[in-house]
Amino acid sequence: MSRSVRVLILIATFAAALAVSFATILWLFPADRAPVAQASAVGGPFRLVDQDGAVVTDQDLKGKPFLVFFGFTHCPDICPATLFEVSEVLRALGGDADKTRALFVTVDPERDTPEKMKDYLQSFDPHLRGLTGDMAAVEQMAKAYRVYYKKVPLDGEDYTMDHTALVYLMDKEGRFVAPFNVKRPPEQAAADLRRYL
Ligand SMILES: [Cu+2]
Repeated sequence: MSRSVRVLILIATFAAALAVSFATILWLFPADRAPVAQASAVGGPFRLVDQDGAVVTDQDLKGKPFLVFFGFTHCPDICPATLFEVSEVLRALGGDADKTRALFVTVDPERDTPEKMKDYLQSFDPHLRGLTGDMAAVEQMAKAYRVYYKKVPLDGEDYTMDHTALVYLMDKEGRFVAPFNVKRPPEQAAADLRRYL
């Protein structure tokens, strides 16, 4: 064998070994697969209406990161407290608040009409959008976001709702990032959110 052929074989062997180890690394540590799998677990298509009666779908949300929280306007404590905290984050964002979205999705569409949502949201940051719809449409979105909710009868005709009380952070593409901690100084939460603008 000539020297140049031996060199070529060596190079080919090295390249093959490199390809195998690279393939092994990709197989062991799929750079994209894990986050994508996680992303697909929370979020997905929906079609609801906001407090002004305008249709909102998942497609309309593309391009801006958003916070999303599920609850109901008759909620005595957790929802108003959380919406207050989210409002504080939006305030701390200043002008950047326009580059994000914040959604409050009702799990009680029977009582939470667009008019009721609009009235309720007067107490919070104007960037907040309230989403409602028919039972099936709300159920579809809650399911996509892995949100649990259940009607709990109270005395008489009254009822309350049990529900998941996590704020989710979704990125510009509508992919799930993580639960968003609003139990911290608003400036700190705002700085965290800014990273996804
Ligand atoms: Cu609540």
